[in-house]
Amino acid sequence: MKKSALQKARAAYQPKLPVVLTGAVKAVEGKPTHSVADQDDIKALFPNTYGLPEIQFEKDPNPAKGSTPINVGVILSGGQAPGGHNVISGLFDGIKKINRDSRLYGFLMGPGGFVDHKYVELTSEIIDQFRNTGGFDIIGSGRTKLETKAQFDKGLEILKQLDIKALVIIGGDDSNTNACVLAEYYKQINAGVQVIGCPKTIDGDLKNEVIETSFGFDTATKVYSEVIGNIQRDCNSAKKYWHFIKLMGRSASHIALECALQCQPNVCIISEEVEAKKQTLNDIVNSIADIVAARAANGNNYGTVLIPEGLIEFIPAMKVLIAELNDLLAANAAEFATIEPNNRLSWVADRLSAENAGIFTSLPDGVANQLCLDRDPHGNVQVSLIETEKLLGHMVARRLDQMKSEGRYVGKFAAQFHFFGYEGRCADPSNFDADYCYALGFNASCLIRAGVTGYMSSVRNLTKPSVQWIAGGIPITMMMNMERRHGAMKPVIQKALVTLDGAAFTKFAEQRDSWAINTEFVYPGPIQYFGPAEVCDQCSMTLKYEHAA
Ligand code: FBP
Repeated sequence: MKKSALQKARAAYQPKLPVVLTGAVKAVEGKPTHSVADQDDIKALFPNTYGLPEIQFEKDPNPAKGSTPINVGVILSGGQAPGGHNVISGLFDGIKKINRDSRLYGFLMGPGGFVDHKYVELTSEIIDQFRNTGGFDIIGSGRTKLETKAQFDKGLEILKQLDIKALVIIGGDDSNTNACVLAEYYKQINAGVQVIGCPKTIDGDLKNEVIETSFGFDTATKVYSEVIGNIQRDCNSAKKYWHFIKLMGRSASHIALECALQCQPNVCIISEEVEAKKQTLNDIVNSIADIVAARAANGNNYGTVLIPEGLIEFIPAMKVLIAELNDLLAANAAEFATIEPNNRLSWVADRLSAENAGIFTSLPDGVANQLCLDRDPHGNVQVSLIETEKLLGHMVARRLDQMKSEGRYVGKFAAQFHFFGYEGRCADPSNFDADYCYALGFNASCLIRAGVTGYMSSVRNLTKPSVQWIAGGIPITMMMNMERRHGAMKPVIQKALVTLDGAAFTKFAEQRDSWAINTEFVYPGPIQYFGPAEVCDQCSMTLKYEHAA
């Protein structure tokens, strides 16, 4: 692999472990735990892994001498997030510290590789190629869901064959839910395999009182903020465009909120607020148009609007429209396929309820078509493909025309559209993510050594320098509740959405009116890996506000 100059220099970076993990540790048990909700149901479903205590590692003044080697398997699950390679290198170094003959096996292309017995032994030669790099290409990732007994049994065959005693699953809320189900099953059948989870996702929605953030969020939001800042500077130089910028994050708006805190755009929409206030698409469009008009009145025909990827599903009326479209098109798929493309929109509009037809016909044709055509194998609209940024931009333009004809807007409106997502998921991890991920992986090896299963690797106190971080483990059942999935109630880790009374949103809400009218752009610049700590080692603003001492 040909390496860039930065890659070569970065390979030498030694992540800063929490001081507690730098020597022998002992696991100190806290009080027994219970799930965040639905305790009776979760307890009944996880009789072997429910109610376990939280664990915190402390220095062990009298460590036991010598440990036997341990073989460990690792899986990367779901979307890429910067730092995954450091979780694996931390885990590798941790199990080698337990015994230099320990071995690490990586299952290829996600949980699918575990079920299909596709793996590679991760040697120091391989690991050293990937230290401090972005991406998941060391073993690849995939979205196969590990949820059936047949998959668990098939996976166990390869674990037995390779004498693997512990499996580390690096994933988001669903993957860690499945890790917990797997841990419970292996415990129940006495398989002799521990299962440990690690909190990953750029979306930042796997967090709670005990998991302060998921890894990758820090780096991804820094990458997006750099580019948003650059666009804002361009925008402030030419003073002629409104930029509509959609940001990744399937459901929660944490990414958009963090980028807003870093860049101070003129507008940032937060899906959770839209839902709480039961806003319609027109409400959102009108509020943006009002800001455009107010800025135009001051001679400023430019600005930036941040839009979270998942917005459309949080607009109550759109949710209802999408549900009716799903049913209509599923029930009439054969007939719909015979309709001339030019007549499809009117065919659909004629068959929708009056209210939904009104919303449907108000949408730009491109978006209305996306709502009708781009469906997944289950017949559902693929909302991530909907170009919400264009939808809003076009609707704002239409609204401004109307305001102009009423004499309420004097100005010029020209829009540019952007979507930032994939470019942030595989960046080389920031110092924060490099340290956090290495610590999560190393800490997972300590949990393995402590003999526990059904735990998530937890590293806390993250607003402090990394040497002061607290390391331990959290029973995954503690984060669970029951939710309806595919028509049935299932135990799942509760997804963390943006809370409107939370410190990060409050900080944003206090300032946004001023950002809207005045031009108070901030230009964060690119991630810095070398230099003073205040430039290189800052954690996200969300983390800072949420965990301010
Ligand atoms: P994870 O939840 O698996 O970490 O993935 C998050 C994410 O990056 C979302 O932000 C985005 O909507 C989705 O993955 C895109 O998925 P894909 O990579 O399959 O296109």
